[in-house]
Amino acid sequence: MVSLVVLAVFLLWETLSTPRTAAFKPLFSPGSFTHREITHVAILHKTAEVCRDIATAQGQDFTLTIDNTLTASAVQKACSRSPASSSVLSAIRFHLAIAETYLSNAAIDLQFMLSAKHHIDNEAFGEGRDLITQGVAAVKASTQRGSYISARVTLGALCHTLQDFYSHSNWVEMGFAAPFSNLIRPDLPLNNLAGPNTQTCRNCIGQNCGENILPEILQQKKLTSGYFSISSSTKPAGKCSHGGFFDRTSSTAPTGGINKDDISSNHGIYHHRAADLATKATMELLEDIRLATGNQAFLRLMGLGQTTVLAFVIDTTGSMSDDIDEAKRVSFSIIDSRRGTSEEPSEYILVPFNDPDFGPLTRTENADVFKERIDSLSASGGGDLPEMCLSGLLMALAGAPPSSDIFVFTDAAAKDFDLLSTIKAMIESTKSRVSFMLTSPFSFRRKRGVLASQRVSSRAMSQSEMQLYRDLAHASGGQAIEVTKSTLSQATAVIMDSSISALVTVLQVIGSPANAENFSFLLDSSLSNVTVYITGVSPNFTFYSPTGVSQSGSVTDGPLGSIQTVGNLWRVKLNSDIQTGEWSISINSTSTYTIKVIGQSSVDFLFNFVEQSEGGDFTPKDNRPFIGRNATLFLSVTRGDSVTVTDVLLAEVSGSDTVNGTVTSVGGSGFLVYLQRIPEGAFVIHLKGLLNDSSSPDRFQRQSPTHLRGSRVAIAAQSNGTIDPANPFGLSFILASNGSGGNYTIRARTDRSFTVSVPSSLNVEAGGSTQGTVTLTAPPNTESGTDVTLTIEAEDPGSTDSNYVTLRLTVMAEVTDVYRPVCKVVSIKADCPVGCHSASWELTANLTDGIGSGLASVSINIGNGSLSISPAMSENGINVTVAFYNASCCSQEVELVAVDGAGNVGTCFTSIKHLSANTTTLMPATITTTNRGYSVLCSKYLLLFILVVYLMW
Ligand SMILES: *[C@@H]1O[C@H](CO)[C@@H](O)[C@H](O)[C@H]1NC(C)=O
Ligand SMILES: *[C@@H]1O[C@H](CO)[C@@H](O)[C@H](O)[C@H]1NC(C)=O
Ligand SMILES: *[C@@H]1O[C@H](CO)[C@@H](O)[C@H](O)[C@H]1NC(C)=O
Ligand SMILES: *[C@@H]1O[C@H](CO)[C@@H](O)[C@H](O)[C@H]1NC(C)=O
Ligand SMILES: *[C@@H]1O[C@H](CO)[C@@H](O)[C@H](O)[C@H]1NC(C)=O
Ligand SMILES: [Ca+2]
Repeated sequence: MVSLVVLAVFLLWETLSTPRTAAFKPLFSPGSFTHREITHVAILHKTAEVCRDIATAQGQDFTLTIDNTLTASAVQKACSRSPASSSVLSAIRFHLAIAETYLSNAAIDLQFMLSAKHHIDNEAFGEGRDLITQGVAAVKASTQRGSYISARVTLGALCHTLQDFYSHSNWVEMGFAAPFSNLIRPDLPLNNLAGPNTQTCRNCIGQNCGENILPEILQQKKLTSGYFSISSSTKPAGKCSHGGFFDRTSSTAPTGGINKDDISSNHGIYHHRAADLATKATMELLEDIRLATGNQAFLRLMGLGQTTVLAFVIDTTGSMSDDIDEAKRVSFSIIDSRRGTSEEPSEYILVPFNDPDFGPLTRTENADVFKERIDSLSASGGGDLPEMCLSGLLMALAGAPPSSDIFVFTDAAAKDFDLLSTIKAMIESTKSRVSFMLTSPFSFRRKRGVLASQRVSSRAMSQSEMQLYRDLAHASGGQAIEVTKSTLSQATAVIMDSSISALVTVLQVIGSPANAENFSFLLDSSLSNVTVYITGVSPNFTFYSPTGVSQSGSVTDGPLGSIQTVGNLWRVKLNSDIQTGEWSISINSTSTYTIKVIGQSSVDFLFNFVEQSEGGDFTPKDNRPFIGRNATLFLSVTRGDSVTVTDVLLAEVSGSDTVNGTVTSVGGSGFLVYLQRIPEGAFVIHLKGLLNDSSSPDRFQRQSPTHLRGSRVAIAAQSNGTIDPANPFGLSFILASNGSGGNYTIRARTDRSFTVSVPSSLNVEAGGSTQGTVTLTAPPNTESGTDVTLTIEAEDPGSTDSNYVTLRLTVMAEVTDVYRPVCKVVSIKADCPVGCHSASWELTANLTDGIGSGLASVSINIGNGSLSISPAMSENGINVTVAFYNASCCSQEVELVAVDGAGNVGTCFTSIKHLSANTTTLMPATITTTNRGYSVLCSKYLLLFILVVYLMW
């Protein structure tokens, strides 16, 4: 094991070029299906089905044809419940959710390259299945708690293993046309595995390479998978190999391999069937998750129904009562004015802080819960002046969906500035924007019971304390708004502006003082509600439209827009009939200023640095790339089908270095951008292109608001995603230097203040690498499904350079209940005449989870009748819930879904279609009741289990 880890270190960092041949190709492979495509298709397919079922149940039309040519945009549009808002789609979060899932899937090849169970290599069926079923339980628990990011990370990872089964085992060669459902069923046995001494393959000679599995193995339907090793050519006698250039076991008898990773693999002729089954298996898994969590939570997991997030981090010390009142006012106004509209925020985040406390994090989709929480905040105490601002902000950054806008209200300096580097890492990894509403004491206020008068309050922040907030705001693409307490209410319009959906950034710059400059930007026809913000001390500026119309910053209402001024902020709302084309702004200021141009548009982009292997494929890289080296960006552009990307540039924020990337389309909305080098300083990404949906192509530009940076140190960690609260959780990470090496300072933190221990420093030689371990301990009472974000940082000896790795983990106690609830139909009363409208039928069923975790929910999956449930005690002392279902005779089918505390799903389906018109009460035996093939088995196993328990007693 140790040698494997060391080997993995070696592979990861000494030769970043090792090809990963141990799976379907992760992201791109011409002519073959990749994990990305399999996951993408399965998610789109299942999501479209869920939206269709919801529409049908509500009696609405659903016109989208569900097949393998679905696009994310089409599904998002069809699932959008208010077609009126389809001009401004919130497609970005759907794209993001799908990308998070498949990037986490692809990362398994990098993180667990040599782990047999993650790829179902080496006949590791039991261990592989455990990974899958434990992962499914964690996805359900996370989803139920609203921890969608962790849920997607786990989902992507387990999908990799599930999908690899079809490429690496002989399931396809045995002729099965359906997925192997037992892989997602911890209660069912894995029968018919080829034993450790069973020979499974023969030498692959010439033409016979596709038929090297022994015929008796295929006839007896014995399950096997290929052995894989890059370091040793030994394998158990007679066993099949994975195959391929890097699998050294495939050169010893029996030679050859059986993988179906792509069309040129040993069993490449089966590649398409394997990919098809992997897709179906992924859909079956998604269906199980959907039934366990319900349709709405499932759609949220897929990023649908997510529009904007309202996220507040609020200082609650004594002097903050005006600010808290304003935060309440603006959030209530947003909630009340947008309720029921497409602009209603889909999620609310609230974190209070003072000193020494911060938190708890409130994360809710229920506006009333948020209102209640924010209403209960009151200003009190405060102790010494600086507050735990960054601790509160870290919680919000980790708890909010990526690309959120987070607003921090405070009037004091941050005490916990040692968190600065962690905050910056979280900003880069989440791409969320942080804006500070900093109120200065330019008005009367109380502190420690003393009246502090104008400009003499002890809470006045020094310039350097302010600068910390400004730097964070700028690095994230947010703003530091400095106003007085009495004018705060005029500045919160910024919060209203940024809480509308589909907000995109056109341009964002930081300018140096006393340096008159001109900035130009393109406005395209897809943009609406364009707003320009300028911050600074009395900046002089003038706008110029494409036709040369101009408006000076001192003109409140002019030909181009209206300008509002408060504190250090100028807010320019351009008129709604904006001209498309090249605009410019000339500006001169005596101090540093910022310019930010935003608008609503359906055209936006997501990006991720990816690492290329020699084999040509890519896996995601979620931290800073190496300075000066080449790099590849993977870009996903919403409405990618009607957009041409012409330029992708990395532009230094302070310096003048610009790197022009080479763009290649990889189909759908995906683009690969090759960059010759990563700049020295912080940089942003500019995207330019053409919108092709109007008669004359329209030029557009977008910018990443987040400041990114490169580094000369790399850090990578492996994580299996779940932490058992009963045990310390050890996690190894690898540190590699591309610079001069030395003694690197190491820090590790979680957003939930879990106990973390890590070596305080690690020594790395120039160009070398080393390994460290972080130990994380969750408080023993942490609930299953709790998400925790761990950030590990490494800083070079001169404190000039650092890198980080951010891991999303889920706390998950060991799952002891693996049995599905059982549903038994007790009676049906159906007296349905030919004209069905006037009559109804009813069904009574007994539902029980036996001695398991107990029923958590009972719902209707198919059928539009009404359901009532009541608890009853059965004879043998096991809790039974009685479900009573009543439906119109026109709705002839029902499927009830019972979910237990561990997320196991039991269903029962009943149809009265075949019953004659005059049938009345029936006994269950004469009714078509299927449990999708499971309940009969389930109850049999349950009985067996009870029997065993009884005998053991
Ligand atoms: C955005 O623009 C549309 C039309 O241009 C307008 O109807 C809508 O009210 C605007 N929304 C906001 C929040 O300003
Ligand atoms: C910019 O402002 C500075 C300071 O007020 C002034 O000296 C300079 O001439 C201005 N530049 C332009 C181009 O207006
Ligand atoms: C801005 O313009 C005003 C007059 O319009 C002038 O007095 C001031 O010096 C200018 N400031 C800068 C920084 O150019
Ligand atoms: C990227 O840089 C590496 C050396 O750092 C080089 O081997 C490789 O060929 C470069 N990739 C491309 C596409 O130029
Ligand atoms: C970037 O490169 C492309 C193609 O080489 C070129 O057309 C484009 O003008 C370049 N953009 C910039 C800003 O240099
Ligand atoms: Ca159970």
